[in-house]
Amino acid sequence: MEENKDIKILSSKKTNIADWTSCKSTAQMLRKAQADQVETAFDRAAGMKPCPIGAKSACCKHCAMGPCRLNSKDPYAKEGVCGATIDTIQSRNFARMVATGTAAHSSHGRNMLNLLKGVLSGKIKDYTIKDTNKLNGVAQSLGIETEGREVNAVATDVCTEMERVFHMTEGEIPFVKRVPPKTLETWRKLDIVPRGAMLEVMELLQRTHAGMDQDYQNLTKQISRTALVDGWGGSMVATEISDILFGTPTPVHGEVDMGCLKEDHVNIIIHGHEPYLLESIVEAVNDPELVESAKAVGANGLNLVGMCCSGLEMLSRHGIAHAGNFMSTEAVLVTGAVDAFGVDVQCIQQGLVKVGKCYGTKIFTTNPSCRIEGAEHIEFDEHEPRKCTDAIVKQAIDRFKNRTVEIDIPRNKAMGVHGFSYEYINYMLGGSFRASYTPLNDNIINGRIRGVAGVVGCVNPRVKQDWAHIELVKELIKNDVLVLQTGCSQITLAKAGLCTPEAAFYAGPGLKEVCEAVGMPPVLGLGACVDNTRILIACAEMVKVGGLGDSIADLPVAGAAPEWYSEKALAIGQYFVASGVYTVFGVTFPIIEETKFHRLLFENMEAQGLGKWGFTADPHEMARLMIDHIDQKRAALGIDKARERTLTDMADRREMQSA
Ligand code: SF4
Ligand code: MSK
Repeated sequence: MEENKDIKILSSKKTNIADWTSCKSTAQMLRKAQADQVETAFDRAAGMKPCPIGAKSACCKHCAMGPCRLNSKDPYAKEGVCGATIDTIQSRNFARMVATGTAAHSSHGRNMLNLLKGVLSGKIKDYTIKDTNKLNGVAQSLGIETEGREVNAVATDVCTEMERVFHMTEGEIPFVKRVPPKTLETWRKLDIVPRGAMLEVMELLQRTHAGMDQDYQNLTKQISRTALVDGWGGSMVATEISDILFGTPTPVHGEVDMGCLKEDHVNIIIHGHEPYLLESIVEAVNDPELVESAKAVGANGLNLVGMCCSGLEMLSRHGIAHAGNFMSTEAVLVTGAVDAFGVDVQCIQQGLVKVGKCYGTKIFTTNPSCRIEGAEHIEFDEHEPRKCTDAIVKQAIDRFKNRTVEIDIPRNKAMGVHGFSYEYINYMLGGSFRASYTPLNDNIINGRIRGVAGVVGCVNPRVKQDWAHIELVKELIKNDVLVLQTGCSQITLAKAGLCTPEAAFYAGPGLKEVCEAVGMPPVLGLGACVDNTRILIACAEMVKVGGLGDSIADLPVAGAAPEWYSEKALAIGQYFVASGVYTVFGVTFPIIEETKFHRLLFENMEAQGLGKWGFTADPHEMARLMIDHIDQKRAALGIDKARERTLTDMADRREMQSA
């Protein structure tokens, strides 16, 4: 088999850090790490060529008759010992990745559900329902009566329904009520409407056992069904309960990049995904006693900073500064300025512990599902959250007092507007009394906005950090495509200064006009990677409002994860594709081209009324693919010629509000 040319292998001998990252702060810290002879994931990636057979899922190790490698030039020339074809092997490997990604998000969702149940039972006292509007909105979308009822009664019914998202063994998960009828009809026809997440993940995994489902088409149905229970199930529960308990985000200013660390403060970083750890630490760093303790050791105060998706939750809800995305988590430790680094779940690299040791920073694990050898474990208990978070703060103060390493904080930071949500977009475009997606649809129909793109996902040391995200998004907005963002991608664009209303300067004339009228950035950050569900709901609403077709597959929208790395990203990609969205991934794609399984994902799913996958490592080509797709959808809708229509501007919105 040919080597995958799309993967840029960076030689460990050629340590040109400018090739590793576009992030100036990360580059500065990587240079320092090299001078200090400290190894990071970038060094390891440069020194380890990815296995070309594994990269294309051409090997199987599902039983002890193998492992079997189908790595000849013609992937159909060989079969596994059991007779498994390349399509069976690739689809089974893909299935396991989607199952893992779905399990990760669903576990996050289930933890949030347990938290809400604990709050309602009175056993958990440190959290409370903060957003009753959101609670009522979610309840109504699930067909639960809200009129004249107590908050706790409504929330209890919401919990009962959400419990079914995980446990039901037959029927359809409750959130299918949010799916546009034509999309749902297609799912029913294909028999991919999800049941409970636990069942779907178990079913998918058991089908990948040796001697089980050896029809890639049949297996792909279960892959879609499982991914759909992630997007419209586990992840949706996680987002909705986070909003109910901690408040639906509304736009807030926030600083991003390593320059938000402060040499004269006790710096505490929280990294991971689940919002209850960070909500508790927000309280802890505002506790006057702990602030006084910090001052008593000579600090000017406590400086809480986020990273990755935990950081996005804090940024979106509290405007708390954010130091950087996934591939900057080791680099930030090189500053020597991090006094404690608390983590919970997902995207926590084991390498953090070694780098932390080199710079005198302890890594604190807090979740029983995610411990790391060599890290200090302080278990988080939602019944007594401050026990854990106070302990982390106290250890940070202690480390500040005993700092021995040189402090070197990059000066870069960028201010941006974050905290958009499906609900806020509704309000922003329509005003509080006529909150609606109608102005968005209108502006798409009249051509000012060409379409909408979700640019999401990770960063990956196999490609230059942040570069593809920035190039892609600039190209999209220049072509009047409104960009919605989540996850590490949002942080990338924030560092690049594109999350401000002024960034409308980079937009095409139509999008620029809309952004200026509404006062919004051309790039709207919707939160963590689990919050891609906000994009699903926005798509469903665009269909409901009308004028853009009957199903999500009709919409002039596209998605991308140009620097993905995780199995969660693959599950997200598959749920967008199964929901009807053309979704393009960069870096690499774990399937050999010109196989039947590849054709199914990249062409035939679309013919079934769903979306389809795309791949290119080149962000400019990616933009072209996405814009071409958007234009094809516009043509199919008969809106390829822009129609003149009055834009809903601030004056219109004021008028509507006073009507
Ligand atoms: Fe090889 Fe088949 Fe066993 Fe996979 S399941 S390792 S293809 S014999
Ligand atoms: S953290 S899954 S690197 S977006 Fe959600 Fe970032 Fe991707 Fe992890």
